[in-house]
Amino acid sequence: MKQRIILSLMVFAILAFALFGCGKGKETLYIFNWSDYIDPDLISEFEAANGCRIKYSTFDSNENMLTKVKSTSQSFDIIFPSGDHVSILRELGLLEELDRTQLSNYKNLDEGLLQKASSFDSGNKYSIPYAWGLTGLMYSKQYVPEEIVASGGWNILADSFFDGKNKVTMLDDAREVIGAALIYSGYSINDSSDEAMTKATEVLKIWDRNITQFDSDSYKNEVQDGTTWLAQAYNGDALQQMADNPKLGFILPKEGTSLWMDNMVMLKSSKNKDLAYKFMNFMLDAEIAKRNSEYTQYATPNQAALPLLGEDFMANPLINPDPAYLEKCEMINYLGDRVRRIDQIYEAIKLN
Ligand code: N2P
Repeated sequence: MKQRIILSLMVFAILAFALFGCGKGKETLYIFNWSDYIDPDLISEFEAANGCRIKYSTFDSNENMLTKVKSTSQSFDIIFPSGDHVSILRELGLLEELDRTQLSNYKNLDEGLLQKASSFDSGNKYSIPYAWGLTGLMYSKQYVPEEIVASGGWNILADSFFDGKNKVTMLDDAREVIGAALIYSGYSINDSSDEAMTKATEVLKIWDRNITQFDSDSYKNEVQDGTTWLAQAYNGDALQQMADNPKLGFILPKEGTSLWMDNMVMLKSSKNKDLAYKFMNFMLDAEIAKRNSEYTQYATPNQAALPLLGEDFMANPLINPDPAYLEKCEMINYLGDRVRRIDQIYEAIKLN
């Protein structure tokens, strides 16, 4: 009798564990995204609507994301790489091929942007465009004289006004940093020829006299509090800060810049694919995409969301620049092994 009671208790414990996991009683979705890149209300709304929990972690560069994804024992369900890193993850065999029948809102995406996205994910098989944007220069109007910014180009980074002041930062991103030097020097952002690399190195050595750190996250608060006066910055991140502080400015450099698209992908190792599809589909809803764009200040590839976005957002040239400016911008492409040369130059500059 005693044995039967013990056996029943064990069966009950095993069933309870299987049903409710570690006693938390809720399915958990693991998401890994860039910092400041989602409206937090959307996370709680999704949790409430689906009776689940989202464990949300953030990264501040594609490189850090990739290192974590490759090394961590904890598996993420959904991550948000930029285009070139979709290609890398795809080549590493880490991505789940998406089943569009589970994504009823996929039709909301802009056809033209999907075509662009197929340059890094042929046939759009593994990734869903999430947001796109441009990289520029954010500055403090309180400290940087207007005539310096008025020159309007990447070489503001070399201005002698900043000499010895320790007030300038660039992103912690090899492709963005070398890319800015390439564009400034008249080369393609994807040119890794010896000639282009030599020129980019020369330019970076000059900029580096003013650069105090390569950082993709803390600059946002530092330009606010005056620790940094000029920072290479992503447009939406800068606009989020500018919303609270009229003493901040942002320019898209006149020579052109990088235009990137970040994407939702599901890892093959995801243990919760059904819930992951629900989340992706939720983010593809037009009203949700509109709210998310208004919060993050990044442009959306969700065409159905565009008519819902206010005039202020749509007409903002720092979010949606005119076609003539976009002509001067380039997507950062996957370069395969050739990226090593870019990484080497970047690491050498950082150590300098
Ligand atoms: C969001 C950063 C945008 C990502 N904080 C740049 N690809």
